[in-house]
Amino acid sequence: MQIILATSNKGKVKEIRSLFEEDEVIPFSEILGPMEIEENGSTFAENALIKARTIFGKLGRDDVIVISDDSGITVPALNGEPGIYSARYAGKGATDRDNLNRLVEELRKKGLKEAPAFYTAAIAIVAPGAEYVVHGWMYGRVIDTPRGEGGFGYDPMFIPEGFDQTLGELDPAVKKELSHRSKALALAKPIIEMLKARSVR
Ligand code: ITT
Repeated sequence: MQIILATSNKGKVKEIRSLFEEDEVIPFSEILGPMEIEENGSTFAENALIKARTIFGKLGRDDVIVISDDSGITVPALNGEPGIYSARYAGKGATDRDNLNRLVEELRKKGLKEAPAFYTAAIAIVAPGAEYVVHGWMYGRVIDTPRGEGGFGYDPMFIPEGFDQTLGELDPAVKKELSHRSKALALAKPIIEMLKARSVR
C-alpha cells in the first residue's frame, strides 16, 4: 500500500519521510497537483481529519493510506496564540517568516523576552473504512530574538526543554528525536502497520 501525504508543507514532507525510511511516502501533489484545502475545524484533530479525508476522497482508491499533519505552536502567555492559527498568524497567505515575525512582535508587545511554549502535531490516518488521529507534543520556550536557519516555521525562535539553542541552531537529529511530529508518528506507525497487514490477502 502506498502512503500518501496530505500536506503541501515541504518541511513536514522532509521530516515525515525521514521517519518512514522503509516506506514509499508520496506527497499528494505529485498525484493530484497543487490544491488548497479549507481548514475550518476548531481543533488540530479536526483539521488533520479534514485534510486526510479530502485527499482520500479525491484519490478515490482503496489501495492507499493517507496521512495528514495539522500542527502549530501554543504560547500560554499569549492566551494560547497562535495555536491552530499558526500557519495564518500574520494573515492569509503569510510566509513562515511573516508568522515568526508576528510572534516575535506579540512577545515584545507584552515585554516578554521569552515565554513557555509547546508544539502540537495531530496526525490523521485515513484508509478504506478506517480513520484515526494521534497526537504528539514538544515543550520548551520561545524567544524574541530568532537564531539559526535550520528546521522550518517557528523553529528559529523555539528552544526545546533541556537545551540552550533553538531548533534553528540544533542538529536536525535533536528535533527528529524530540519533536511533536516524531512522537505522533511513533503512535501512527502501529496503526499503519495494521492497515498494511489488513490489506494483504
Ligand atoms: P499543510 O496544511 O499543507 O500540511 P501548513 O503549513 O498549512 O501545511 P498547518 O496548517 O498544520 O500546515 O500549519 C502548521 C503551522 O505551524 C505552520 O505555520 C508551521 O510553520 C508551524 N509548524 C508546525 N510544525 C512545526 C515545526 O515542526 N517547526 C516549526 N513550525 C512548525
